[in-house]
Amino acid sequence: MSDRVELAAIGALRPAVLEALAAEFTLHEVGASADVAAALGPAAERVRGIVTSPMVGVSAPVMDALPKLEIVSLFGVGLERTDLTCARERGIVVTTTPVLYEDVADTAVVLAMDVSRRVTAGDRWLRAGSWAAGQQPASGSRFSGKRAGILGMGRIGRMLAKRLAAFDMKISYYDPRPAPDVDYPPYSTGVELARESDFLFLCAAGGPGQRHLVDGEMLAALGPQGVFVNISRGWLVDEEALVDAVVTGTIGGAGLDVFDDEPNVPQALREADNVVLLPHIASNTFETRQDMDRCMVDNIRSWFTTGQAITPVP
Ligand code: 8YV
Repeated sequence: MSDRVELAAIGALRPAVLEALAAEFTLHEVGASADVAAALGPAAERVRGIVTSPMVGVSAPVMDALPKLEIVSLFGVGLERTDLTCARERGIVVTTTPVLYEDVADTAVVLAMDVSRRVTAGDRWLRAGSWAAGQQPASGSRFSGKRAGILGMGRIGRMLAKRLAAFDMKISYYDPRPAPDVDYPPYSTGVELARESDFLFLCAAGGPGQRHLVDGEMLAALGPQGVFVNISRGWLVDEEALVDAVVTGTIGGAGLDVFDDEPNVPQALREADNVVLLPHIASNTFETRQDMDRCMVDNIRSWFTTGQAITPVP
């Protein structure tokens, strides 16, 4: 038997990552929904590293089924499906790819501007022949100078604020953790923030107990001219309440990159003209994907050559 380190790749990963790892390690590819231990068979006893995406994550039962597991390298930054408590108890290092924040912040701006200025709505309207038929397009609403509320003043929230400041926006935020290094005014609840915002951006990382952080009450507080943007996680939003809010005009519109049950997006959202929908691509630029590939592979390589990971979760 070869003395190469054995790894499990769980779920769909980019070919470049799989190729790079397979050149140096023995790689076992396992489907996202598979019983990992069963799929690995006897290799479960030997696997020392896992590579997977945050949307798949690594649960405690999977960690327990791999007695030699040392490192979990995630393709992204979301941690909600990886059991960090179990990892800490077992001394398993978890790494992420903290190289994507700029692109995610850019996408939040794109979505907000698209909804308010009716960019893709205008594109649809033109392609449908309405312009050629002599009709007038509906007016959008101004983006620059408006009030922006940021839910979650972490790394993405901060980068987003920097971008919105360039559009002369009045920025405020809500974050349960204090952000003393941030000059923007904090609100003590998300509902108060929403009430004082024209654009409400969900940038929270999302932890235990934060399911439906954005609910019908918060959307009602945002109001009929307000635009909601989510580049974080779908499960942080009460999606039924969101559908109701965009369909009934409780809010003005929404720009969404993430959904509760991806890739399934409620039909009512797909039909709504005041909504812009993206297939979870906020970090999906050519440059960032390359950086993510490299970061994920480098973490594994570094761990097994030097005993140190490069971007471990603290
Ligand atoms: C990625 C993400 O698109 O970092 C995350 O947690 O959700 C996204 O950046 C995703 O990880 C790709 O699978």
